[in-house]
Amino acid sequence: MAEQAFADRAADADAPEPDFDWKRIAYLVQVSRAMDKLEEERLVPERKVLYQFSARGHDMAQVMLGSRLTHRRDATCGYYRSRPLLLSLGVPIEDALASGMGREGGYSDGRDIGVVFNYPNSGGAPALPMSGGVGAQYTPTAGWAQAIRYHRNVLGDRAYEGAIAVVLGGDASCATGGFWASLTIATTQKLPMLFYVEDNQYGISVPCTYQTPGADISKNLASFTGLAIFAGDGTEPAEAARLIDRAVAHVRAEGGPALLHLRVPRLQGHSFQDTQAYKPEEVVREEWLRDPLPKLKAHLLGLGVDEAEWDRIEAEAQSAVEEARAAAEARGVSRPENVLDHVFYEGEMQQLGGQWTKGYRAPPSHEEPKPEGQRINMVTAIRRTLDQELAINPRVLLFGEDIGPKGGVHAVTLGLQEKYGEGRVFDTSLNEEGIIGRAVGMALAGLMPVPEIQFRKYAEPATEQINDCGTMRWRTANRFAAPMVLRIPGGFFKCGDPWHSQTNEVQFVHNPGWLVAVPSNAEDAVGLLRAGLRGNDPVIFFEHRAMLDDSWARRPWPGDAYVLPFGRAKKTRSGDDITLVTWGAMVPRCEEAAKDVSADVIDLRTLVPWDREAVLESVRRTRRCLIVHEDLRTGGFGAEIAAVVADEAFLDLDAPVARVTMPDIPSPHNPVLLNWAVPSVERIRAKIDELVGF
Ligand SMILES: Cc1ncc(C[n+]2csc(CCOP(=O)(O)OP(=O)(O)O)c2C)c(N)n1
Repeated sequence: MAEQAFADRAADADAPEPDFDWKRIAYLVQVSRAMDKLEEERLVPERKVLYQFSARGHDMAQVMLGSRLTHRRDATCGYYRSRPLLLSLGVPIEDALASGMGREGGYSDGRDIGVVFNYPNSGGAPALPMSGGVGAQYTPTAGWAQAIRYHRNVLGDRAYEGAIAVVLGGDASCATGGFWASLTIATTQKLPMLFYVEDNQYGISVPCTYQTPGADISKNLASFTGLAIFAGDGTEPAEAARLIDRAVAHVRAEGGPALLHLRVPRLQGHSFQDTQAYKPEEVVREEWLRDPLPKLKAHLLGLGVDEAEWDRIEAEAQSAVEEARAAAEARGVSRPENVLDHVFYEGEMQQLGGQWTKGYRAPPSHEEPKPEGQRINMVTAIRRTLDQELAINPRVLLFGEDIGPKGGVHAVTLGLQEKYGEGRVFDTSLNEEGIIGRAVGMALAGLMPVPEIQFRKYAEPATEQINDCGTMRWRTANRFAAPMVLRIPGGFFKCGDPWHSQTNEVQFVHNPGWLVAVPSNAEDAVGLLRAGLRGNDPVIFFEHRAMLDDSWARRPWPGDAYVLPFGRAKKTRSGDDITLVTWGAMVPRCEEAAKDVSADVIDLRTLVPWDREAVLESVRRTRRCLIVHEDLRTGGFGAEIAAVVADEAFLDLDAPVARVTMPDIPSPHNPVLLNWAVPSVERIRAKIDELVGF
């Protein structure tokens, strides 16, 4: 297929040249060059720019590609070398320079590394928030591509007809998990996604032979079913024009993915600090011979532009950059206290991402349960809530491994695909980075994705996407957000093991931007899940395996409009001698252990935010605090609670703040070993007695 593409290229040489606005391309390439030069010669030496990545060599093809993203529902996601593309989408030069300098305003108000971009672009294709992680751009772009199809086919929005998602990556990024995850998604789902690989044959200093055998990704992907390949030279204007034009047209017309693989030279070091000492001199010389700028000039002269006009374009670009520099330098630095803003939605709407930006208004709700009917188990309660929100909100969609016809390995989604169809409830490829990254792209496109991770431990391949999703609102200074509800079953069940039974909820607490729900029973599960599905922030919804069908956790249905706000603990027993703080599967054990003691038992229900006031109020009265959790002891969330109690209620305490937890070991398989390790009623009771008798 790669050969095929090259053969096509030869045949294409006689085809009429596609229509590009060459003067605009020349102007933007000159702008990009002037910005690179300005940074290298002035702003970096003056320490006004701390990270600098030259786009020289990559610039022309990027600008050309950007000029083809003309559909209002297109989106793109690039990486740190993608500034020329952003310029062609309309990013103001001043913003681009000011962001590099970390000044106020711009992409991130000085929060995000200046070389990665985000651009909501109310007038055209947005640039989705880029990540500093190589390869992290791929799966969110696949999510946008799948959202295009969802908008068109499920929501019936014809405005998405012909839209595409375009991802940019270097040759080394082709070795990342994100690349392969998204390639699988885009080809198996036949999504309108264009992969643009800018192949400069190096990943910092590592030659491309380490990234893909034979250093030719399009050749290696030649037999990948469902992928059209367009490969060639990204420095020859006419050839690049044909390939870009055909690749974009193919994805728009076919609605299926394509790889655009262009060879470009990296004319500077990887970043300003990089001297390229590892590159043989002749390679550097040969690269400069392939500089697209003189070729672009020759191309324009061939089209009738004269030298004077070329010089005028160059001068115009330089003065625009100089003017933008002065304006950017005149900007201040945002106030340090403001850096605390926008971790979560605070009432000021983001520009792009999430159903709220698309006009969604949550239906009326009540915060007190209105119990009706027999008690139901947690599985039924979660399923019924999902069912109900699927029914009333067409933007809600569910996906994950085995959640379709099988109904999930925990049976939570049983029957939902049958009821709502494969468009809204569907199985995915086995790739957690793909599941969460795709959810990010879908959320950015205004949907409310509800991805399922099959077991807690298997969220780990998605760690990067989870972290990037959580930080998105903050690092884009509230320009973008990707609200979703990420359902994750975990914890022990009949037995344990290191993969299916861990809780490790504290890891999510360390990802800023995520709300974390840890319900212990059916009623709370309904209220918190509904709050998440109607909310405007990403939510980790932890479903404890042992509680899904536990009889203690069964509760009557709390009402079709019951919403439980996050951060409200519940006192499940009241007393005066000790406070037990717990959550999830440990709540019934604490209740049992405290049954003939005068104790407050506090079920936190959510860890982000957690109800400090409820805990402190109780501890100040009972003067004793015991924290019980299933997660490991060292660095568990109990350590945080203990520290806060010690900080804020020290003088009220009559006994040390104590914890009963799992020891710092993986979960053991044999039930005898497991039951010894997980906090038991007896262990909790013994600790209560010790503290009360202190
Ligand atoms: C996940 C991850 N690993 C490592 C890095 C450090 N790093 C930054 S750029 C880079 C090389 C990427 O090269 P390539 O994708 O070919 O793009 P190019 O810089 O050549 O345009 C590396 C290793 C990173 N940012 N992210």
